[in-house]
Amino acid sequence: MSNADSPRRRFLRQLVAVGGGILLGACDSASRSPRVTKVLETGERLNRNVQHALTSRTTMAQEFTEADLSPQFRSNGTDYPDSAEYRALATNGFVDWRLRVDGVVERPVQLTLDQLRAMRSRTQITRHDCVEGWSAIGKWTGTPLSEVLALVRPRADARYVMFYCADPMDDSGTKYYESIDMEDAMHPQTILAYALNDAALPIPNGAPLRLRVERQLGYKMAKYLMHIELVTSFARINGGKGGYWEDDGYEWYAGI
Ligand SMILES: Nc1nc2c(c(=O)[nH]1)N[C@H]1C(S)=C(S)[C@@H](COP(=O)(O)O)O[C@H]1N2
Ligand SMILES: [Mo]
Repeated sequence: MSNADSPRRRFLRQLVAVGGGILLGACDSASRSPRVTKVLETGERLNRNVQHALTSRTTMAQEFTEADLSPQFRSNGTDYPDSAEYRALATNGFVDWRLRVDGVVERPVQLTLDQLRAMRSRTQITRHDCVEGWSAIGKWTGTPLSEVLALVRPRADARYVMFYCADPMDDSGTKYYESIDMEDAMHPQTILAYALNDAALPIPNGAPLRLRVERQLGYKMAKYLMHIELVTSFARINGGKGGYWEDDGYEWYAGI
């Protein structure tokens, strides 16, 4: 069912590699020079246009079998959020954790982990590609984001879904955050995962809940989710680029 190896996909990947190649080796700080940022912005326009021209956004990411699972799914970035609030939640097995879902919606909600687990679930075995150059195949189970959106009923002017995380990234206290558009939010493989390889999501991989947005790079897959907000624009949120690494020059649409 995958067309991952069609000449069209290969061509696309080569083009994306040209646009995104400068990112290799980053993802854990480093690239803050204005010149690098400029190049990345140009690359992003190219990347997003090429991506749209050559692939349908509704295409499914390739799914694998149990035999393909990586022996271990490594952790990257934060492996334990450095905050008293998170430590308290983790110590209690996340029973006090709530996912707030609000913004431009008709019915804001707060969901417990049990409530999310009681909703329709989806399991998928997919390959995670980090911009630093490593990949891993894991089996993810979670609630389709479309189910949660059906619950809150986004207003017609909602354009993006923001994901706010528990982990402070620097001394200023800025926490990791990410965003996707409604098209990706409604994609069947976009899930809020609470399990990895048939076990509760481990803390290094984002417990109690993390985003899986297959067909984009690893940094889009926000871990340690606390709050989801539907917005009409992210121009006024933090650096205005829609994500922690995006504010640092990474492309917002990180298609694979
Ligand atoms: N909250 C949060 N989410 C995050 C990160 C992070 O540091 N904090 N790192 C990102 C990056 S760069 C990658 S590659 C993946 C790593 O997921 P893993 O730790 O399960 O391997 O999470 C992404 N989501
Ligand atoms: Mo990454």
